[in-house]
Amino acid sequence: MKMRIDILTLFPDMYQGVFEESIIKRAKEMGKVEIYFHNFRDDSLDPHKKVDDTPYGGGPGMVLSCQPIFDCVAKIRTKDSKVILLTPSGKVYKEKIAIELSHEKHLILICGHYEGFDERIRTICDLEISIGDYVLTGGEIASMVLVDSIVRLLPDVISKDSLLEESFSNQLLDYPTYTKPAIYKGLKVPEVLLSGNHALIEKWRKEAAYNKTLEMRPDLVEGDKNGTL
Ligand code: 6GU
Repeated sequence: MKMRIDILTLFPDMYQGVFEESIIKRAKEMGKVEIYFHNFRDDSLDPHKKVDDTPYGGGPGMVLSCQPIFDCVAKIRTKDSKVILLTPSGKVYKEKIAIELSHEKHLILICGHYEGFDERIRTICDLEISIGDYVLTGGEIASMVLVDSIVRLLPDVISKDSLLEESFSNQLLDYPTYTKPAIYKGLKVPEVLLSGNHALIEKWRKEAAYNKTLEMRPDLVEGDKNGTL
């Protein structure tokens, strides 16, 4: 099954190149995903193609208006569409959400810019997502993060084995990995990895993943309070 992704953005040029390399490029070539861009300025009924206006009640900046986004979404949405608003006030994105979204047929991603959206735009969305607790200039980079993390999960884009042994797949960060040479500038690869003893290696990796998670992300070890999985 091919996934379709439509991205609503005022800056489609920002995506030039990003989806033309590496695994996303391959997924497109394999027919796993098709990605379309829509500049919703083209949908504005305003004579000057305005897409935003000043906030009612006053305050700084400009707010994206309902009309262009409502009309653009109405043109492309079907009964299979999942409409997602990218906003710093959305639900924080986690691998669990990426996995859920990788099962959808059609994603519509709406990127904002400027100070925000007219609150009524939320009424046409199924989900609101933020990629973390910091502010970006717009939703474009966040939408790239979603596309990348979702497309790699589509069947056969990446080997099943790779997906099984990665960070977050088992509530922990990935185990440390090394490659040749065995000693580099005096830095040694752990002896056990050179032993050829697969049972011992497995045991070492489990412990090392646990210790690394405890060091870098104690919140993950403490019973998934943040809902990573
Ligand atoms: Cl989705 N948009 C913006 N503008 N800032 C963000 C974000 C999204 N996620 C985190 N920061």
